[in-house]
Amino acid sequence: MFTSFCYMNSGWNGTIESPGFPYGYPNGANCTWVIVAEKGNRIHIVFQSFAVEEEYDFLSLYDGHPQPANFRTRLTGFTIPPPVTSSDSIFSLRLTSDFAVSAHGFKVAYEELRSSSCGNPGVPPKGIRNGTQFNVGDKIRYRCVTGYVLDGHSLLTCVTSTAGVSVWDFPVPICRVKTCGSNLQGPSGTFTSPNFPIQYEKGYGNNLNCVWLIISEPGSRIHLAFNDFDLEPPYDFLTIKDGDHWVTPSLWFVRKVSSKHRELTPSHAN
Ligand SMILES: [Ca+2]
Repeated sequence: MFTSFCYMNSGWNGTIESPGFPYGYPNGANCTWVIVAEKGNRIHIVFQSFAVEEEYDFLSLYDGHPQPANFRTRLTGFTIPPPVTSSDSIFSLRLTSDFAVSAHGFKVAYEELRSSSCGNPGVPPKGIRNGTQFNVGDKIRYRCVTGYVLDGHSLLTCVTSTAGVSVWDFPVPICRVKTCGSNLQGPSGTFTSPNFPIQYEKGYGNNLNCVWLIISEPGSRIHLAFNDFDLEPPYDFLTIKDGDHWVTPSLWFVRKVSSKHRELTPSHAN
């Protein structure tokens, strides 16, 4: 199933490592691995480790034999790439390095996918996956660890495409740091901390960083009135700034407002 011009391995599934992994690949490397599956099957690879000198050393992926027409992407740097599935029964990887500076290199697990399998789509950073079956009809569900929010579809189903290939119906979602706040416009309005009047950390986790930007008509000023205010002193605080640039000096640092209905009016126009 598998041939390499740098390092030989064999089997229907297994791992490929760059030469010298994890102690560094040689300079001037030009290594090609060609994985050949049984006809009708595809090849699925999952990166377990990835570190090559950014912008100087590269791992090129080919959906087929290592020819220009099959070139798909060139990987470099220190971020573990997402899993990749070939569209046919051959998949190739080529490592090229320049004359200086090495890194750990890479390690990938490869497996032959039967036509009825969508393959393991992996788990995004800060993500959690429920479901371990990846065949047509199987469903998997994603969520994120506390403090992160899912961007994309949480439920993926392995389906058969119109071309007769088993694929996930949506791409794997990613997990973003949970943020809050908004841009506010109009003559007047209200806004609250997340979850208000319930505690803002409930459901949102700690380490919140919320920004509300209030924009008024040119020449107008903005009047703020607090109807309620309760933060954990001295760890949580609200900073109010005058102007739309986050770098402008603070007008006030409100650590605790003891009385309700406290009013603040900036001295400058919007
Ligand atoms: Ca290099």
